[in-house]
Amino acid sequence: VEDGITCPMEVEKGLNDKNENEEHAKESDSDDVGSRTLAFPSISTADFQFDLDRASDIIVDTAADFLQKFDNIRLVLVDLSKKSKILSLVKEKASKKSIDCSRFFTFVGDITQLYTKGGLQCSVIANAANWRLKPGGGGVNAAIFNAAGESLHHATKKCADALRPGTSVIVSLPSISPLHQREGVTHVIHVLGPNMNPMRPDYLKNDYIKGSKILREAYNSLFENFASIVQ
Ligand code: AR6
Repeated sequence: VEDGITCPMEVEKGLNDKNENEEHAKESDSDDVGSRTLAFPSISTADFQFDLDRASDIIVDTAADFLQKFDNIRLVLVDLSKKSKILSLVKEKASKKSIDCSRFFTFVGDITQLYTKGGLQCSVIANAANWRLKPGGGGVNAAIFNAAGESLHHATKKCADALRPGTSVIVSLPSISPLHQREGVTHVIHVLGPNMNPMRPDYLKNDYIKGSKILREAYNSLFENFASIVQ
């Protein structure tokens, strides 16, 4: 078998890549892997301007630790473009660490259309939220709130009013939500990462000691919350 063909971590999956996606769909149907799958965006690396190289180290480290603790789960880092720098960095670092590429891989696509456009079943998705947990604002937060409709907003309000950087909150997605009905998403985990953008609240002024600690806490909190749903 040619190198990089069978290992999902080394093959950047595109939503147009039918074969790869059909494989995932089949796998999901046979053993319901979708209910044990978390799809997550790279927290803080776009609007919040966190350094990509540092973020990729943190993603790979925290994911590797988590996969060691739980064997029955799958983690998928998602971004919109094939040219995503964070996806390339994470792929490269994960393969160097020999992380099991069937349990942790990258996927190119819109996190709100992973099943219908990509054939990838994920019951749980993470959101890179803002501290007030408000819809809109742009980025993945706007995409998830738009796709999920009003019911996500209501369900979120019942769970929390605000988030501290480095923490996350699980919201059960009501079955009336289009995101639930169409994509099979049962839970959204809102995560607040560190902010390096001077135009946003809690700006860390390039303090990467603090920023990295908070980003690590954010991923640990996300993964622990995901584990609590699956168990
Ligand atoms: N599907 C998959 N990945 C996406 C999508 C999508 N639909 N949209 C964006 N990404 P960002 P942050 C990727 O800016 O840096 C919001 O306005 C994107 O390419 O959404 O944590 C909130 O309200 C990047 O890799 O989150 C906050 O105020 C990643 O998702 C603030 O931005 C995160 O980008 C949070 O900023």
